[in-house]
Amino acid sequence: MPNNLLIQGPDKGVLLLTLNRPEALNALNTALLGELAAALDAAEADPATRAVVITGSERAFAAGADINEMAARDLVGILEDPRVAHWQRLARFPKPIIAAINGFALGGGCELAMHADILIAGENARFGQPEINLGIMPGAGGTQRLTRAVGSALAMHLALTGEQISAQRALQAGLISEICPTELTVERAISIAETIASKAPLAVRLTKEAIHKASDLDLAAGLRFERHAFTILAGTADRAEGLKAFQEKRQPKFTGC
Ligand code: DAK
Repeated sequence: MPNNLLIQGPDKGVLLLTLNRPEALNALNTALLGELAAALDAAEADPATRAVVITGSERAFAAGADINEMAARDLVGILEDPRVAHWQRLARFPKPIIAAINGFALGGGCELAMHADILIAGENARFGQPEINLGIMPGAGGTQRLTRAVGSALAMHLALTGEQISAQRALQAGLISEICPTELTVERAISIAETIASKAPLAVRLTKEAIHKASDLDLAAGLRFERHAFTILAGTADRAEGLKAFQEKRQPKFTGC
């Protein structure tokens, strides 16, 4: 079994996935994306996994798609690209994903980060969509997710110039939610994931889905989805437990039912 992805856990409800192609700055080749998709398949089915942290190395989260692999693909190869299914797997993963980003998050690496629900970055993180330098353009959501996250002015700037921005600028622009000392990024992401893992899983799942709907739907449809999701939770044992625990001044014991 190739080792492009290190899998640790789940521990306290958190699965840690570490991209492991240091020789290529974690460039996302088909094998690595396939391993990531398989790990997410297993994580979705495993009730012991409540949240997932994805990280890379201190030097690079991921420097994009593997350019050598891409160079070998012609038009038909791109039409039949198996990576598309792997990216779709990531996009439909129902449990929270936290990206712990140090170093380069470029091209597909920035797009991978943007598939996460919470993005935490080290002080040394660099974000960009440099595909334009290669005569191509973002292909895994960069034009859409980046625009939704930071607005069209900065998205245009990054995707049309290929320039990179710092973690500080990414925080200011709303691309990430927090900056940490580089050596503490993974620890902090795990701590956030553990907090989420301690909550009622169905409420977590529906909250994630509802927030995603805010990008996909108009306000009225989004509010309808929220109302329906809120109503569904009224039938759960965890809701009854959460409310009762508050009244009894104790910590709730959620079971996922
Ligand atoms: N692919 C393959 N190898 C890479 C790589 C990449 N993206 N990035 C770096 N490497 C390799 C380098 O070739 C070098 O290998 P050796 O020469 O040592 O064998 C090693 O990693 C270290 O890199 P450098 O020597 O270049 O390190 P530096 O610190 O000098 O520079 C850098 C770091 C990140 C600035 C530089 O490596 C760089 O500019 N890398 C390329 C960044 C880039 O252009 N990324 C965008 C790639 S295009 C799609 C889905 C996704 C995509 C497209 C379609 N579909 C589903 C349809 C995404 C496209 C992209 O991401």
